[in-house]
Order: sequence, then structure tokens, then C-alpha cells
Amino acid sequence: MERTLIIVKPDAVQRGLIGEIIRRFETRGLRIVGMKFMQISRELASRHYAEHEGKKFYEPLLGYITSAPVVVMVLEGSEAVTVARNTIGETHPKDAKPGTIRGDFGLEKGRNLVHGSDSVTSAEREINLFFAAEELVNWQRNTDPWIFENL
Ligand code: DAT
Ligand code: MG
Repeated sequence: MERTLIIVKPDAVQRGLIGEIIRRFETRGLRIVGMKFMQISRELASRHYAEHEGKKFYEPLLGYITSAPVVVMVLEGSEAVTVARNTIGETHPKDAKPGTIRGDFGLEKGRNLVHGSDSVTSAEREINLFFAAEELVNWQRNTDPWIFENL
């Protein structure tokens, strides 16, 4: 089982899309193991987006991600990183396919609604940035055998 970090970004929260976005991951079959509503500080944002420091979109990106509250989640499942990225869609919403979150709700790169970790290594780093170990819940759903083929 993999884990991935998802952020429902400020534009999605402001637009009342929290439920819609969580629903898509939930109905896909990913298991929620952590969730919180928070406003990201500049310090946390700079650590989360450290790989983009120095790029021209870095400052607008930090401004955007800290501009309003977000919902941060840890999702678990087989190939959770790839599955979540596919559900989210391409970085630029104009390239994202209909049926993906960005392809259904977004137009512009700096308002792309949701973050998903891009690798298992990034996911581990990002999960540790946002969650203490005791905030993550190890649990089984009664539906797991109907979603996961090999438990
Ligand atoms: P993703 O969020 O799909 O993982 P990323 O990690 O490459 O994309 O970039 C992080 C965010 O920064 C992305 O969601 C939107 C913004 N961004 C990326 N590339 C950009 C660019 N060339 N111009 C403006 N914003 C950009
Ligand atoms: Mg990324």
C-alpha cells in the first residue's frame, strides 16, 4: 500500500469544492488515513514547495497556497501516488482531461485546485511536513476486500 499527500487548495475551498474533491478520491477507492483543515504558513509553504525555489512562479505560488485555508489529506491504497495524480489531472488545467478534477473545474495553472505528491519519496517527505505520526489512523474498511484484490 502506498500513501500520498493531497491538498485541497485555497481556490477550491473558497469555491465550495471541498466535498466534491474529497468525493472523487473517496469513490475512486482510496482510503483516508489523515485529514485536517488549516491555513498554511509561509514557512510551511516554502518547505513544501522547496523544489520550486528560484523559479519565476515561486512567489505567486507561495502567495496562492497561503492565501486562504486548505484541507490536507493522507490517502492510502494500491499505487495511491499515481492513482491520485491521474484523478487530479495535468498541472495546467487547460491540458487536463475532462473527468479529472483540474479538467472539470480549472482553467489556469495558478488556480489548479488540488495538490498530489508526485512520487512515493515526495509523499513521505510531504506527509511528514503536514502530519505527526499520531494524527494518521491505521484502519480497515469493511469494503476493503471489494476494492483491494490482494489484501
Ligand atoms: P503539480 O502541482 O502538478 O505537481 P508542480 O509540482 O510542477 O505541479 O508545480 C507546483 C505548482 O506550481 C503547480 O500546481 C502550479 C504551479 N506551477 C508549476 N509550473 C508553473 C509554471 N510554469 N508557471 C506557473 N505556475 C506553475
Ligand atoms: Mg508537484
